[in-house]
Amino acid sequence: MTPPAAPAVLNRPLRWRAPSPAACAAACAAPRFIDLCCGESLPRQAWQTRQELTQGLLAEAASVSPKFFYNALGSRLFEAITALSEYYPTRTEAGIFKAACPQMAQALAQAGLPHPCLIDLGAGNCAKALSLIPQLAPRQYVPVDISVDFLKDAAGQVQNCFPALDIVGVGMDFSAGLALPAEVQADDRVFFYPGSSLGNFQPAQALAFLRHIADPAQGRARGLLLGIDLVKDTATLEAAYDDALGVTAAFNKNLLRNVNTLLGTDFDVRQWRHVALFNAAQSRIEMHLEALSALSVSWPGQTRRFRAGERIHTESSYKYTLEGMTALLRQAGFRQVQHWSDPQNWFAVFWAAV
Ligand code: AVI
Repeated sequence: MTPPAAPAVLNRPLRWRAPSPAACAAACAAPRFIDLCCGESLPRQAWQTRQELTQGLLAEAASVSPKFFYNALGSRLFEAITALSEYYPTRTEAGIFKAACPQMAQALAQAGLPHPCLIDLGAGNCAKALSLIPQLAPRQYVPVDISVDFLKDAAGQVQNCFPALDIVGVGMDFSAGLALPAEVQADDRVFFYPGSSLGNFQPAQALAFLRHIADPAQGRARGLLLGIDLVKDTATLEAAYDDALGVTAAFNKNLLRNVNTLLGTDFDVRQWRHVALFNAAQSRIEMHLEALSALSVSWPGQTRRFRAGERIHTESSYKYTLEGMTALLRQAGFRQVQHWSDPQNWFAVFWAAV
């Protein structure tokens, strides 16, 4: 498949046009979809989940992985978070894409990638990629997400808007490895990882993940477009994770309801308080749930006692400096690194070429 109107560095325009709304409405092509989420049998997956949750809850410093935020309600609450005035990352990143997309397309073209295979990690509703596709002109678009049904719908909508674009949706948990199916083009791969999701990894894990993407035997990336949140004053950071309406508090507490469903615990969300704080020494926002009084939580075969004020760590969201992220990308094997930022330097989008 050849995308319309090839962008070029020199004398051709970098834009190609989205089809008209009439063409979108008329189109009915369905993208290919490969579901790799079902590698393990469902009972085995459920057993592994219970093991992981039990281990975290019984640890001296109790923790639950942030992946357990995202049940159906949690995904909606996260969408609501992105619309909050306090949660600046989403709109700031969107502003950077809007302002710098032509330069991004040019950087890709200069790296010999005028029509990349665009691999969208954690694609969700594909909205961020949708805004870039007209200018990045991918030969193939590969949205990847663990939330299979949601992604199928979203990929279908992208296909309706770009009927001639080769789309391969992939349902997989890429945090567990990036073995993409054979249907994904091996050449000219550009990974797209927006939203500062890399910040939810510990720095050592983030480095390993970036290395994996850049590795010619694994991710085979030629380049990476990465959105990352930057260090800033504590008040702005803490407000973004503890908003006045209490949406982030509900998002955090909903994790306990999800754990009740998955593990059979008897958490009562009214006995827990949302805590968000910036740990400057570690350069991360931490989210916790704090017990309002001494209490016990039970599930089949186990009980955990919590003292009043004892916490369950639910998320870390690392904040980087421009220099720190540049160094991390270089350490991971990306040789050319550049970035675009907003006027306040609150957020940055990096282009890193292997
Ligand atoms: C998904 N991730 C990048 C968000 C963040 O900012 O770390 C998750 C989030 N947690 C609370 N608010 C948003």
